[in-house]
Amino acid sequence: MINPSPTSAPAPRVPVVIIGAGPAGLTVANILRAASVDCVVLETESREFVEQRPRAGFIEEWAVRALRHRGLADRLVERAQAHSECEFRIDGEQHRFRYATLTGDRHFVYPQPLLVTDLVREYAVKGGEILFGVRDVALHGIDGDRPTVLYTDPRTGERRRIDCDIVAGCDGARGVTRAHVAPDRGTVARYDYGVGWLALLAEAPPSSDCVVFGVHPRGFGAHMARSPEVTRYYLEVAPGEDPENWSHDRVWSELHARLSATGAPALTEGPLIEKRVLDMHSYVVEPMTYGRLFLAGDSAHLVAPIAAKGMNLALHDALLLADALVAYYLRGDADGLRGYSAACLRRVWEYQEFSRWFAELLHGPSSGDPFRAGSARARLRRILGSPAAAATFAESYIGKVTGPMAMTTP
Ligand code: RFL
Repeated sequence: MINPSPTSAPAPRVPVVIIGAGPAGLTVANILRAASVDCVVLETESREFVEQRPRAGFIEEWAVRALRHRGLADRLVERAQAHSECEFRIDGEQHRFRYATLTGDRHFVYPQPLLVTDLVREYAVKGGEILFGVRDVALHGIDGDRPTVLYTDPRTGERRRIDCDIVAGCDGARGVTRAHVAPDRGTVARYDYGVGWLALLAEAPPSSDCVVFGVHPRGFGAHMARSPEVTRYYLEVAPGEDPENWSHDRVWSELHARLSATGAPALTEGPLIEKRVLDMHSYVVEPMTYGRLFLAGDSAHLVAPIAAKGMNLALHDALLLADALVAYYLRGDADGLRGYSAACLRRVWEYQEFSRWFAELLHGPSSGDPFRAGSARARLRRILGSPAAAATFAESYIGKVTGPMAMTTP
């Protein structure tokens, strides 16, 4: 569909250009292709890179249902493990929290690279076009009715141009599309948690059948399954800390200390195949649209991975955007596009608020501030002791949406 034409020749015209082949961009692309709405995806990295980049692992059941409904979750449902409980460890004791019993919904453990691989394959099967390895993507005219997207073709090094109606900005936290909305055409709300998390991937089988949150005065620690061979761990550290300060032995001794509890099996150690420090911060761009540009996923909002929400939100945006675009192209109905930003932002803020609330429970006891520590412990006791508090926590933890927000569940 995209002619290898120099910028001087007539530019190809495609209804929708999608920038970024992450979960958000690929979901939009697949749904458009299935509805015969033409689109093209531009991605800076190679196919191999995006199919291997390790990140998320926990997908909420509403998102799995929505993907399945669109024929995008067959392999996920076949291969993912479902989790219905999590566990808190504090003062050497284990406390199981059975959220699926309270909500009816579970998490599906499916590493993000597998989901991306499935979505790339499915899109290719439908004849969809992705250009990997493009450089210097630039948008023009998004406030008019004929936007153009420029990029450098990796095969020839030449500058190319595509004319389109709509640009979907799905290029993540480090992309270029967000700059067209923020800061002068909208607001960017930011929050810095003031802590770092050492994010680790260990070549070791999970040591528990569920997510484990270690709430400890030395700092928070967590265990999350990824696959039968690989487990993700987190350790709270100082922001900006150099991961090289954390040797194999130091990591494992700290994980043992922060995740220990009477009766809990010892952690199975293994080589650390990823070790990086995340400075825990979040942002939200409002509105998520400007002219013909629609942001989706991390390009519009970053949620620190405290409650494993980022990819789930990216999928929520993508499903809403794709459905709105299909309604626009097939039925001439622009209501979905007009209401897109507001519909996304309701869930975005719900998840941001929950992540911040949960973060205080996890970080308070190690803050060095006795008031925060005491409050955090009270928060945890309430979840574990009060059925009403447990139900509220469970709904937010699994992303079960009730009330007016339920209307935005795709
Ligand atoms: P992505 O996945 O970053 O994809 C954006 C794509 O755009 C490309 N790109 C460009 N392409 C063209 N032109 C440009 N100028 C471009 N600039 C960038 C990038 O190469 C990339 O391919 O964004 P998307 O689709 O919005 O998806 C968001 C999720 O990736 C993210 O929210 C999650 O990974 C967050 N997250 C988690 N979310 C969950 O829901 N559950 C989890 O369990 C979970 N665990 C995590 C996480 C994030 C983590 N890190 C690394 C911050 C665990 C970790 C450690």
